[in-house]
Amino acid sequence: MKIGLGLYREQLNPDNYQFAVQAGATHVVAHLTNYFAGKDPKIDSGDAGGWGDCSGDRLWSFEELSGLVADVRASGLDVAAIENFSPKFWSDILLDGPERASQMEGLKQLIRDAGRAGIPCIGYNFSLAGVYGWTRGPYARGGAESVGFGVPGSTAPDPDAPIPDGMVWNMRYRPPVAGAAAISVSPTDLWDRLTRFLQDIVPVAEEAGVVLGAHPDDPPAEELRGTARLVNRVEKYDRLMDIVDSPSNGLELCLGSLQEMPGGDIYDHVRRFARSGRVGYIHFRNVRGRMPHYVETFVDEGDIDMAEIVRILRDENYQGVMVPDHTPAMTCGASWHAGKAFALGYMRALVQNAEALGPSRSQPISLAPQ
Ligand SMILES: [Mn+2]
Repeated sequence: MKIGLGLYREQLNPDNYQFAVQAGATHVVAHLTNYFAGKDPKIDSGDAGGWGDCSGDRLWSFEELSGLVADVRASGLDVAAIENFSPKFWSDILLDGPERASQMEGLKQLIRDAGRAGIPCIGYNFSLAGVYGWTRGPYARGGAESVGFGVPGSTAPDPDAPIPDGMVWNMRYRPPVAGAAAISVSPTDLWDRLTRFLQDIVPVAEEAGVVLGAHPDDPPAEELRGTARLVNRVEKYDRLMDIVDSPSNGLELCLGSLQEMPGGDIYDHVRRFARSGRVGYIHFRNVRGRMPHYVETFVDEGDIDMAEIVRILRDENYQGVMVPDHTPAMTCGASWHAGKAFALGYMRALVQNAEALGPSRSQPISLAPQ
C-alpha cells in the first residue's frame, strides 16, 4: 500500500514535491487540466456559469508527460497517475458529436505516450455534468470549510439548470452556437457511449501498459442538469468493469463517492474491488451522510471507518496508491497544505499500524505497559 498526493496543474512544482516527500508520500497523482483557468475556484465551483475555459488546450505531448515524470522522479517520488482528461480532448466522445472519431485517435495517442513516459494509470470521469451541485460551508470539524450536497438551509445551484452549448464537465471547450439545444442524455445513451469508448480504447491501454481508472459520479445523483449519471450505485461499477474484462479497464476508487451512494456495505465492496485487481488508485476521503444529504469531512470524522478500509486493503494485498482527494480547508495561512498534511499523516499512521499488525486474524497490539 502506497501513499500519494494529488496535485493540480499549477501545483506541479519542486516545492510541492518536497512537501509530499516530507508528509510521507511516495507518489504523485497529477492533474494536467487547468480547471479554473482565469477563475477563482472558490467562487466558481458548482456555479452554473462553469469553471474555466479549456478551448485552447492541446493534447499533452510525450515530451510534456515524460518531462513531468522526470521532474517528479528528481524529487524522489513517482507518478502514480494523471487524473482526468481535459474536456477539450473528449467532448464529442462524451456527447457523441462529430469530432468523436478524431478525438478517439487523440486519446489513443495520449495513452500510448503516457505508457511510454512511464505513467501507469489515467483516471477519468465519464460524465457530462461533472462535479456539480455542491455548496461550500463550515461543514467539517471546527467549522473547517468543506463541501456538501443537499445541506438544509444552503443555496445550491439549480440541479436542473441546463448545460449550455459548448460546455461539458463545467468547462467551456468551444464558443456557444446561437440557438443550440440544451445538452441532454438518457442513461441508455450514456452507457452506449461508455461501452463504445471502452471497447475502442481498452485494447490500446492494454498494449501501452496503462490502466484506465473510472471515477464514480460526484455527486452520485440520479440525474443532473438534464443528463444521466453513470456510476451512481455501487453495482454500476461492476457493470462498467464487465463491459471489457481487462486489467486496463479499472477503477479510480473514490471511497467518499461510494459511501455517498444509497445502500450497500462499503467494506464488502472495497474488499471485492481490491480482490479483483482492477483498482488503479484510491481516493481516500471521508463523508457524513449519503444521498440526498451529505457533507465531506476530515478523514477521521466521517461515517467510514478508515482503519477498517486499510485493514481490508492490507488483507487483499493491495499494492497500489491512495491519495487524500478533497480535504477540508484548515484555518491558517496554508489551508490547502495543512488539510493535506493532516490527511497524509493520518493515512501513514493507519498503514503503518495495519502493516505492523499483520494479517487481520492476528491479535491487536496491547497498548498497556508490559
Ligand atoms: Mn474522488
